[in-house]
Amino acid sequence: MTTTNAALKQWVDEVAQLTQPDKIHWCTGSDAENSALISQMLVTGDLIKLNEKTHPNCYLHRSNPTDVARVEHLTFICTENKEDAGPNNNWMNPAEANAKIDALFAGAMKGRTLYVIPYCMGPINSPFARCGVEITDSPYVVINMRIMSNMGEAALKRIERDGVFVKGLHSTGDLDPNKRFIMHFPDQLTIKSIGSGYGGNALLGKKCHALRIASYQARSEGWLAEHMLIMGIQNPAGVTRYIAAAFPSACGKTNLAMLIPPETIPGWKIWTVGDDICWLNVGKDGQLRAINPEAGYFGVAPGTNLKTNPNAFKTIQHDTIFTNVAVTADNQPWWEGLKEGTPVIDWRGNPYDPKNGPAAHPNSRFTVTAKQNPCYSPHAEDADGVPISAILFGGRRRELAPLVYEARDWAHGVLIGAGMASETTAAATGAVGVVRRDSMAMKPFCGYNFGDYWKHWLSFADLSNKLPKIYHVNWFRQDKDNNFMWPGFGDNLRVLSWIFDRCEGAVGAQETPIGNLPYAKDINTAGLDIQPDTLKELLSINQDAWRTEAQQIGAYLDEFGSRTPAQLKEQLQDVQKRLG
Ligand code: OXD
Ligand code: MN
Repeated sequence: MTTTNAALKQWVDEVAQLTQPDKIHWCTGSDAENSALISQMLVTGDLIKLNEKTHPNCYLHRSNPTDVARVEHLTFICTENKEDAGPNNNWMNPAEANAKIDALFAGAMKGRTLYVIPYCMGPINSPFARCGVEITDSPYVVINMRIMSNMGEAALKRIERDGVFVKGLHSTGDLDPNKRFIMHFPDQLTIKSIGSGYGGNALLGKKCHALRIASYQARSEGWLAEHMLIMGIQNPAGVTRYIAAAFPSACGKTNLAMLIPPETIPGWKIWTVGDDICWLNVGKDGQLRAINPEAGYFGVAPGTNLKTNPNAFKTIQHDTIFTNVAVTADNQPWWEGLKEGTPVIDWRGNPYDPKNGPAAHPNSRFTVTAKQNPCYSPHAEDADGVPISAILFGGRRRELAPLVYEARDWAHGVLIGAGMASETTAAATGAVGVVRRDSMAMKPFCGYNFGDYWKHWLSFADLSNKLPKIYHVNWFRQDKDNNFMWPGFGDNLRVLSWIFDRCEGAVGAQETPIGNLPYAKDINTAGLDIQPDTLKELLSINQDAWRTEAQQIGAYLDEFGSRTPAQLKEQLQDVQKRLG
């Protein structure tokens, strides 16, 4: 197979010249191709077959133990002007970056096959979808990209029709962390990644394309590429409203997107549109419309069980690729949080010994098609996307942030998103549990200066008068004894239903200096074991602590110097005035 797109053909030739593969394979995305790759990986040991009876068509991949998460310190945005990348990114001059990484790519595919993966992020017939081509020497990447995107012939046809595509070059190299780089050249619509086989660094359609490159592209084209789940909430009257919600990595986006309402609140139903990435465009009707650019889930396994996320649990019982989980004596996948089974082999492939840490890596993952999700929205692949009624921002904050509060208007909501903070997780290498500012949960993913990004967000007020309401939520408040104050998981519906009712104009709220909070009486606590005092505390603010927070947000906004929009600073001053 080859292509009628001359630029693509030439790029593949150039890469082959540089990387010196033994073979070139153009991926069609067919079942036969997938089966052949799996057979080959079973022989090389890249995949291990799991118990066919309990987990039909499931496989385990063990990555190199030094290559288990995203590497933010090795991820670069390479623009001519350093200011355009901003203090939120690592920057390298494009000429220097290309020289450095091309030297590592030279001969990197000797003895390997070069796979050409045409893919489309988003429904293949959607005007909001965008295409790319990933070149890789990893068959693991090929089989994962087949699940995570619309990969193969149809995507190639669209590329040949549109003429535009994002170029992503990837090689696992020799997996030496000292020779690992994830580089983005947004004005060239190009990504180069070497030295890692981990999802976020290697499945280039996901974070690299659908967030870093897409956010840059979206800015010039007037849309938004966001680190958000998308879900439909259907009320007992049968009305469905859609929300998009930004939380940092490993803060429960997949769980929220697949939520099962508590039995004590009958009649509600949740539909998943997406669990990680959301592309937002102002539709012809003036509403903000969302598509999920991904076709599958690359979810965190630990903690997933029948109680926390029954839909995800059911989704991953067959046709799933597991990465870095443990296995039981009868070869079933196992991770911390599973009630059944006993791990005997840990994620590294060694006999399990609790002295060596958890059996499954805390960032171990499952890759599975979205179509297997029992609550997959019938509108998830609508070409025009779904209309968004509310946007949620949230993080892990053991203190300070109330359960939920509502922005006064769009610009105030942008300030809430810009100022949000969360405790770090195992999804990236580095310390876990440290509070850091993570604007719109995009700190690791925004392909340009946050100052310009906030300005772009603010500009939507000029594009539409039907913008969604904006909220901040926090499921992670803890009391003095470190107990979680809110049950979370399915009970989060109690917050979502309040938001739904606010969107309908059906319920009031108390105005506070930071935004509108629910009255305790309006949170449905039927069947919930929560003390009135706890709920009261979750729904109130500590003005002193918020004065300090507002000051810290101010210092953070100042880090972006003249790029910080004046309107955002005014919004903060208004909050400070209200706080007194
Ligand atoms: C992810 C992440 O894999 O955010 O989704 O790290
Ligand atoms: Mn993510």
